[in-house]
Amino acid sequence: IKRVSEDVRSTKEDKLHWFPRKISELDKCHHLVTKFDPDLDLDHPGYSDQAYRQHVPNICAAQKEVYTTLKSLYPTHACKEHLEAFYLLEKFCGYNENNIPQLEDVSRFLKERTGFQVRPVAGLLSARDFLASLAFRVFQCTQYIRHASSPMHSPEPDCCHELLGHVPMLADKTFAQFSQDIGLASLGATDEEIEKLSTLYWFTVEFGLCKQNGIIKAYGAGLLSSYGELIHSLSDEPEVRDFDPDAAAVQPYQDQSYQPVYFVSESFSDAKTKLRSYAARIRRPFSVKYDPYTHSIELLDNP
Ligand code: TIH
Ligand code: FE2
Repeated sequence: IKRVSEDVRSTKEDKLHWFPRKISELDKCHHLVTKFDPDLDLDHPGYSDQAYRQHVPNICAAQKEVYTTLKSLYPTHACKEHLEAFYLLEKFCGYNENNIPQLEDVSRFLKERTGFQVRPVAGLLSARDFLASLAFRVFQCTQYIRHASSPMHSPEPDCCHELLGHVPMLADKTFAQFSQDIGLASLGATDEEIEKLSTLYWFTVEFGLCKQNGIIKAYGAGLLSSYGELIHSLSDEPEVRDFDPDAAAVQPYQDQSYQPVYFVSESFSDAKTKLRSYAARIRRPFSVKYDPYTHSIELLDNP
């Protein structure tokens, strides 16, 4: 179901997928997948709601409930990095239950902290395009909002998910580096490796747990934006395993409902070290280095 970029460059030995080398080339990373389209997907909570499907502005029945319920759970359920950033976002970035902040303000906030920026995207991106943007510390954000009939869980990312789940985490330096590292590992990778990296991304950035002072907390954005799954993830229902990138990269996942399995990291720097060793084992005819001055990718020959 994940569509990949059609632009491929052939070399004699193997095919190398096109990938962006400078930040302006992210304009070409715009391939959408049609999964979860409310016009096509019978299971989508907005499928039988004509007004929702036609994007009639709905200031928004879901918004307030999502915001206030999640906010009440964060002190006990969210990792400390998320709590710290969320506090600052309320103070400086217009986060509150009656307001959907502007992506421009959010970008300004993140740029000052980790150099991440957000940009709008019209729907669900292909894994390859989405991961490529992370290599440049660019996070592509959806702007629509979940259907009001299911505030506790949305089957697709929406602005609640991006703003409440991802943005606070991207304000943390180690987590930002972890996210960029997944992006860098994806550049020019085979379809099979992209599938594994996006599964790894799923079990960390989206649904990761971590230990803090001996207590398990949520850091995955898919948990921090879904109060149904946030409660589920820290209950004794799901199975919880120690984070291991080789296992997480091939673990079957659930994208219609709550996960049956989560991975718990010792810390972000431990997760980052493990991810780096996983990425170093991906075979590519070159290695990549990000130049933060020019926002471009340098290619280095493999020894
Ligand atoms: N289930 C999440 C939510 O309700 O906010 C959204 C998603 C995260 C990852 C995939 S869909
Ligand atoms: Fe997400």
